Amino acid sequence: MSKKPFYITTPIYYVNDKPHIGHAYTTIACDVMARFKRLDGFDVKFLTGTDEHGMKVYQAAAKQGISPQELTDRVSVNFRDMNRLLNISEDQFIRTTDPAHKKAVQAIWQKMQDAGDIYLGKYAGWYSMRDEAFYGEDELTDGPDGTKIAPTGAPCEWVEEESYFFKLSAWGDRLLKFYEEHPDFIQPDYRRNEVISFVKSGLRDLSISRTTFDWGVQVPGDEKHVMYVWVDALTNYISALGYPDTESEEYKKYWPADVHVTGKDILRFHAVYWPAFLMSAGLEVPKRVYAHGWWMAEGQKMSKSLGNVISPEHLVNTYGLEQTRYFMMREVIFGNDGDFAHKSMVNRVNAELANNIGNLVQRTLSQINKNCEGQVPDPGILEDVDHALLNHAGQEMLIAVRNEFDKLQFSRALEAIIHVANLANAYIDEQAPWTLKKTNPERMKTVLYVLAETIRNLGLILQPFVPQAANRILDQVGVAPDARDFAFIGAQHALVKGTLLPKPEGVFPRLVDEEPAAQEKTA
Ligand code: ME8
Repeated sequence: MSKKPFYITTPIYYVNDKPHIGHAYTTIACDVMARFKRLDGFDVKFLTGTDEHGMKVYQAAAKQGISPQELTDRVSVNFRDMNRLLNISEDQFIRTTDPAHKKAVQAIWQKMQDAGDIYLGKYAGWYSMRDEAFYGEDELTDGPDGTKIAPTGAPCEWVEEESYFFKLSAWGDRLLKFYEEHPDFIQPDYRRNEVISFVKSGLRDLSISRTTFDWGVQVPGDEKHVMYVWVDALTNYISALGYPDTESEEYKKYWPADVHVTGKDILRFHAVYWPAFLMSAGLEVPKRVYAHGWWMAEGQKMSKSLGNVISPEHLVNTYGLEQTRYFMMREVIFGNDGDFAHKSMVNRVNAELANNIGNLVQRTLSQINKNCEGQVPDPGILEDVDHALLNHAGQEMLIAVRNEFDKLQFSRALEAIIHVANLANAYIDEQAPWTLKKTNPERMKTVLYVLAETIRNLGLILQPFVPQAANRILDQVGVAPDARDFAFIGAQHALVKGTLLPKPEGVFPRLVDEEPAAQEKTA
């Protein structure tokens, strides 16, 4: 039977800056989702990459006295390095300077033009380079010295130039109809309402080309113009599949995408512009766009000038890779804003990874090591309490976790996993195998077997979040490498009595509650 496809994407990141905790967050979330789906039997494509054109990159390069291509080559590598550091399992890393991508962007432009949705006009209005976005006068506030400020806080400048326009104003009703027919398209729900009211308030035509710089994809048939960076960037999601060849194997298999994950800052581009471009070009619209919230650092907005931008290296070096991945997925309900605080990290890791899961694994395996000659014990005859725990740790847990993953609710999925670890810790205290050792050694073996089996299931389900630690747990209960996908969760007799287990070693050490050395300034 062929596997069901699942296509997930991160935004492609601008190369004018170093990766930080925000980029790490989106990419880790997609990685956790991609790993979950692979283990759950899907044929996954996980795409990420870098957004390399546009005025922002052009000016960043000029400032450093290098060519834009040199800058993008240099900085794009930082994002790949971030992925290696964070153990990200992307299937493809796309760069918008790839020649195949540029061809795809020109092709989609041509389709929109053929559909009558592009015209040449003159743009006069406010533009924020920082956001690479146009704003209406009514959206702006007055800043110091007569500057105009966008709702994001970015300064805007008045631009006047010849420009091609996309007839976005003609797409309002069709977009609203689309949202109505696809209630799951924009998530979380409260974000959906924001987008709907934005569209209902009336859409202006969108300026989609520039003539004042040339760092971009050329407009077909008019070499004075390069395309607006968002037409270019959004198209990465299909150029990666071989577009304009809509008959290519990947395009046919993976498009429309199952989910584009983005931060809330760029939801409008993904939920309004992108579906309009696609419909205009006669292409299918992605199934879902999920906008997550914003990270702050110790209660403050992160900024270069405050010097409080948290880097992925700082997190991994200070707290560990698995701890960082776990914390980010657990601390904040996906969709809400979050705060990175040293204290919360230490508390989370110590309470849930070290004291709960780590301790369960450690005390079970050390008793097996000491009292069962280091071998998987004979299950003997199971009692009702044993079956109850095994049921909770088997299909029941998988179904609960899968249900949360379907909604990208990573923290709730972890709650369901921790719940099982709590039940197992209560079981071990209640059954007290250390006492049974003298009073009823057969029963002790049954109890330790049931615990080992529970740990096997926990190890399996934890893999998407903490792949290295989960695999160390699975090694310690003797699970073969080819028995680690979710079809084995709750499987009967998966652990074979008498299998020799390696000497147990702690997987989740406690973090010391000391303020870490300040990270090197990233600016
Ligand atoms: O917008 N908290 O790129 P970008 C959480 N190139 N997430 C954060 C964050 C924070 N403080 N800061 C950044 C672009 N992010 C375009 C995208 S897609 C076709 C083009 C994450 O480098 C979050 O995912 O500015 C946000 O949407 C993204 O980085 C913006 O990255």
